[in-house]
Amino acid sequence: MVCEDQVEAELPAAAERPGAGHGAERALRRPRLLKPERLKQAVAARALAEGFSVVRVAGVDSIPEAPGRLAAWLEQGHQGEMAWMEERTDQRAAPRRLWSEARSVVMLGMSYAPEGDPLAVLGHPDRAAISLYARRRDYHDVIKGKLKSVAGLLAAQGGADVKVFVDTAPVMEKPLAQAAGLGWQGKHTVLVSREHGSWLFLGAIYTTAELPVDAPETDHCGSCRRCLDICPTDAFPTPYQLDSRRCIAYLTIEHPGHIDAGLRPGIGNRVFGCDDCLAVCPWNKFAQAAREARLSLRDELDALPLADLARLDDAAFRSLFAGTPVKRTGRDRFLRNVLIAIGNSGRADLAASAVALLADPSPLVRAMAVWALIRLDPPQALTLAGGALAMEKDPDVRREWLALTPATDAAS
Ligand code: B12
Ligand code: SF4
Ligand code: SF4
Repeated sequence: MVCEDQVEAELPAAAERPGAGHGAERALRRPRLLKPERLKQAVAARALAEGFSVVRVAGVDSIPEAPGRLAAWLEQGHQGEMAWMEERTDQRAAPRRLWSEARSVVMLGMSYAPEGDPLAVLGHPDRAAISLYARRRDYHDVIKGKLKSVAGLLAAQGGADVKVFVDTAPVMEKPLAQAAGLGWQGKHTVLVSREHGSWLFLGAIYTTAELPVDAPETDHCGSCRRCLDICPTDAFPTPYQLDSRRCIAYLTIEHPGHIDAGLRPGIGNRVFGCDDCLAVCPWNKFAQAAREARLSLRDELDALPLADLARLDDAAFRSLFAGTPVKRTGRDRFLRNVLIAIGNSGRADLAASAVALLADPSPLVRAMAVWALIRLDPPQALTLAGGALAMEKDPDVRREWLALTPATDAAS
């Protein structure tokens, strides 16, 4: 999902393109470059062959409302601690500011629509809900290679320069995708497609080629507000705007520190990301189960027991989530999330998992172990509090204990 500095922009070397080099003979043998309409068809054919579900073209000046909307979002602090969203905002909101030679933006979507109900795991509070996009090989890696293949064709057959982006700084993929007609930004702010519902990974190719542009898509949300009403943490201050600071995807993936106590109950058993607002969208009923993205799905990461995840040390965490987006959060942040899920489980038998982590080296983990234990077994927490407080130096962890027993602290 968010991965600003991970995927670099790509400029195929000019020497790889037909027509590069010198000499009359080479010039005679040079393949003819395709005209814009044919080039666009060739790009679309290559994109579909690579497994993309949809590909369309937007102009470089197609999102004139984006700078103002991005600025307003940032002014309200909706980015939380994603400080990188505050950088290079002029380039983010306007393709031409990022690359002045760019003339067209090719927007691509790859479906990852599920076969079953992605919210079924929410009915099993002793199991971990990992969002659909993350239970697979990191889509940045999957899509980047495919984007390069499409961009390579554009360079070779169009004589154009290209840059590829998937989630990279600084591009506003959703408004660009809407401008290209892939779908529209629904009230949950994610792009919705009439054919693929909410389940599209997006990627972009900026190019110096002047390709024929497609018509933008219009809003088909109507009076529906299912995505707004389902949100467990009330993260939409108004339709079409998301306050990341309340969104479980942000809290469990991007937020580096402790999660506010008031937001923890709403997280339920979602330990990495959240699919609720996407899954309830009625447009999903038109989505065919994903073809290409299915290949990278790792079914064994579905509904893992929380008790097993609570036992992960750093090496085991890395090994279990190798190649997936989950690995990027690191073990401590992930265990923080797992302990919140344990605290929300209502399962007294999971209290032992919390107790086992009360002395973890990470204060992030210790704090949530305390919180989970207090939720599941207050008498046991009371028994352990005095001794723990006598040893504990970290102010945040102490605060969690004190929520149970201020009197004990005074005595310690
Ligand atoms: C930052 C970020 C996040 C943040 C903030 C999300 C957000 N809504 O901005 C957090 C961490 C919360 C997040 C979560 C998720 N993300 Co994310 N994220 C991004 C990232 C890097 C930038 C998005 C951005 O520019 N946000 C800034 C704000 C200003 O943009 P915005 O939401 O588009 O704001 C618009 C609206 O407010 C609208 N607006 C404002 N006022 C008004 C008024 C009216 C009347 C209207 C109509 C519109 C309107 O205009 C604004 C500009 O378009 C993109 C990748 C990229 N480079 O684009 C991925 C991306 C958006 N994420 C993605 C995904 C999959 C997710 C999750 C589903 C992951 C998960 N399962 O947990 C969740 C979805 C949560 C949600 N409901 O949005 C995909 C979405 C694919 C799609 N089909 O749209 C993207 C595109 C990555 C990708 N390459 O595929 N993400
Ligand atoms: S991803 Fe979850 S928490 Fe975030 S806005 Fe959607 S429903 Fe709310
Ligand atoms: S759930 Fe309804 S309001 Fe939300 S994006 Fe889908 S159609 Fe629009």
